Amino acid sequence: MVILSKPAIEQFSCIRNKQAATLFPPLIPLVDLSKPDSRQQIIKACEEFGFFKVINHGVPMDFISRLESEATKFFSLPLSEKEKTGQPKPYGYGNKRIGPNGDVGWVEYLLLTTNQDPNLLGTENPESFRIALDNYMAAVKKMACEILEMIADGLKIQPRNVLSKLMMDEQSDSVFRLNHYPPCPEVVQSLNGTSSNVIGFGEHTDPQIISVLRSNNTSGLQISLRDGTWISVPPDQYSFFINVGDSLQVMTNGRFKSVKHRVLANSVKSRLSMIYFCGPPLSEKIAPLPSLMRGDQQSLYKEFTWFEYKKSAYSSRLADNRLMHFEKI
Ligand code: GA4
Repeated sequence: MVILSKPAIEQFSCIRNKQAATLFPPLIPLVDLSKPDSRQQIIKACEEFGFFKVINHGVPMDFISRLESEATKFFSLPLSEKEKTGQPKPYGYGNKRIGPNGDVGWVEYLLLTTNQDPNLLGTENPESFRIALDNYMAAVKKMACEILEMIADGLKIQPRNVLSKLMMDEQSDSVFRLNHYPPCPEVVQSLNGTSSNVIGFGEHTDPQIISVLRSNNTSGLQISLRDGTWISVPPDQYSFFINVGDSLQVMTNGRFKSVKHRVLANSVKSRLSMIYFCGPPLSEKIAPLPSLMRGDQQSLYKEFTWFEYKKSAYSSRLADNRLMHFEKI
């Protein structure tokens, strides 16, 4: 990892954890995609949490483990090799610095666009990495499409591919991210039961439609509930986690809320996550779906394209409320 000039503890934001905020935090909604009532469960979860866990997802475990093993090999290469994949502008290998506006986290990552061949120079076996990425991304894209079609069904909107076609489009601006959070020695335990956690990836919402996350069995991910309390998401390497992004919040005119989330570094284990961010084509207008608007209901948002939103996102800090600039007053 890159050594920054000041000691790590001064560079990274810390979260002071008292005891758990609520004695009985709500359970993360669980959706079994093979069950007939999964549509309704997805809608409920998107309304209440903007987040849910998915089982019986149909993504072969073999694709998952192969990509995990390629990613682990990649992140264990010397820094000079990893840097051959190019600095993140925005795509490439990044280390501690997130985005262009001064955000940092205890993380290294590889950020790729899904519609261009990735530059895998510097990896030991670029061809086997590429095959692992292709297989994994194709299977996850299929699952994401099914989920978006279930959302359309659950919302009773037609055609049922109204959302999924945005990510099936050849021009879809989807992004894929591999995040590696090395163990962080600076996670501090103190005598009065409080601990300080170093931020792996600071709080933010995802700008896209939905994001599909899979991680190894290391904890760290937290989501923010509507009342602002943070709850930890127990890791599950066999399942996927779905986040509602800002674009879906707009398309449902605020019925679904994009979920604020963050990752805390772990003191002993490294965390590896893989996230597929389902984005629309750059020219797509992001606006409430007409069939969801009843009577004289007005859009809560000004009109904008995905290009405009993305441009604005890249001039923001991670924790900013990016939709604020597009809300009608
Ligand atoms: C958050 C979601 C995705 O990881 C991402 C991130 C992007 C980046 O890391 O390049 C951003 C961030 C994300 C939102 C605000 C801007 C852009 C870093 C940042 C500070 C790839 C994305 O699409 O938006």
